[in-house]
Amino acid sequence: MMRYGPGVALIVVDMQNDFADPRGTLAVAGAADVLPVVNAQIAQARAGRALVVYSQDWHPRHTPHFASDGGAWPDHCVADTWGAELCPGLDCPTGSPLIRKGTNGEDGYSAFTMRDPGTGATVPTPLEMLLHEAGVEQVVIVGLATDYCVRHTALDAVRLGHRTTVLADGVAAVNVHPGDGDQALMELRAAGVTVVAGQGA
Ligand code: VGL
Ligand code: ZN
Repeated sequence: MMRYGPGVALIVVDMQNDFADPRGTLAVAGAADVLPVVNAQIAQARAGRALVVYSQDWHPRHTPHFASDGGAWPDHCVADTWGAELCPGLDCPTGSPLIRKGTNGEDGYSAFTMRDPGTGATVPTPLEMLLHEAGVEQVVIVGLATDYCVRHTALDAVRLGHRTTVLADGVAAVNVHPGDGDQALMELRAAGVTVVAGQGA
């Protein structure tokens, strides 16, 4: 069981319809199994008075992130569409902090940083400031997808000096190539992330 307290934050990565719902444009296999694990962590974190932050992929209709504009992905998580909404089964009380990545067309995967497609510069999201103001030094990461947004969020968390845990049962991978998710977890371990097997429960 994870020990949650005021110095800990649970980061719930991109639990949005386009990833979490089978009808989503970038549906992640295994997302349905992840949802109850994520909700259980949210309950534990709230009980321990830990901060719970939710990230959302939040793309404009046209972005170099989409295959339709020269990028890698089917159109997904377009701002203010069904696909970008947090999935309805996710426990997210009104007023919870949301980190929306790409509101000004930025690209990237991490909940901490984005890339300005015009200048190529890396720009921070509000997440690190939020954690800093809350006195958080340890983060627990769950959500979608292991090989993209979870991976980049966890790598940034370590780089920023946070003790960082990823719950293996609380994440699922896109697996563009078979094994990408497992590979990502190995990379995270090597980078200093604690990857907890099971549900941490
Ligand atoms: C993600 C692919 C494209 C993710 C976001 O949330 O992991 N993956 N955009
Ligand atoms: Zn995206």
